[in-house]
Amino acid sequence: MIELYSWPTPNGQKVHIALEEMGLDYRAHGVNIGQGEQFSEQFQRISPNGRIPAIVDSDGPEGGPFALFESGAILLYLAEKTGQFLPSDPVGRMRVIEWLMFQMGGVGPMFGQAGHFRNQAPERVEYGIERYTRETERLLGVLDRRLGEVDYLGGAEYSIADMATYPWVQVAERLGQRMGDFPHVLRWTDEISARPAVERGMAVLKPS
Ligand SMILES: N[C@@H](CCC(=O)N[C@@H](CS)C(=O)NCC(=O)O)C(=O)O
Repeated sequence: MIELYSWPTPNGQKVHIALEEMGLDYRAHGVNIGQGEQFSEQFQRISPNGRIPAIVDSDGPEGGPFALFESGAILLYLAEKTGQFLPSDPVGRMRVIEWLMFQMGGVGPMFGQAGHFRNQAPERVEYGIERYTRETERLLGVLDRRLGEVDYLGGAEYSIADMATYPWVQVAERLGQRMGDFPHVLRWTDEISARPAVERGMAVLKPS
């Protein structure tokens, strides 16, 4: 059984999607980041950075409980545990890891900053809004070019790189982006949205 500590935000949703896609047994525990629950000592024992998501797998690599934080590490762990959504051939595997790292180091942080400056900053800072809105647009352009060449981010097959990136792309319109400018990304999001496991994953911990 996997204990999931999370919240329905893009970094949480990528793991929710993976758990659903991989058919793993899990129990979801809400960590309400709007109410500061991520700062509790109990949560920070498994997630020392005080951010969701985190998991505890009761059947870890050494047979006992195994705690893990950082969504990219969790996706790699779950893919390796189940042998799914991460190719075993060296080139295919590195392509997936490459685009997963692009999400973790680029899309997530930059889209996140765009959201902060547009929707959360206590005062309007034009420089921040412009810088991160432009960066969000640039990164969507990188995704669009990639998805114009291949079906999925890692190549021919749907993988954890797609699961990681999809929930962030879903918030791009709220970050001032016109998705019609990115037709290949739209083709890809339409296809991923139609997956039942994705629909279930996106709904985890959302109020019904
Ligand atoms: N690199 C981390 C980022 C996690 C992250 O930023 N999570 C956000 C929610 S999407 C969070 O917990 N925010 C709480 C806070 O900023 O205090 C990961 O991918 O797991």
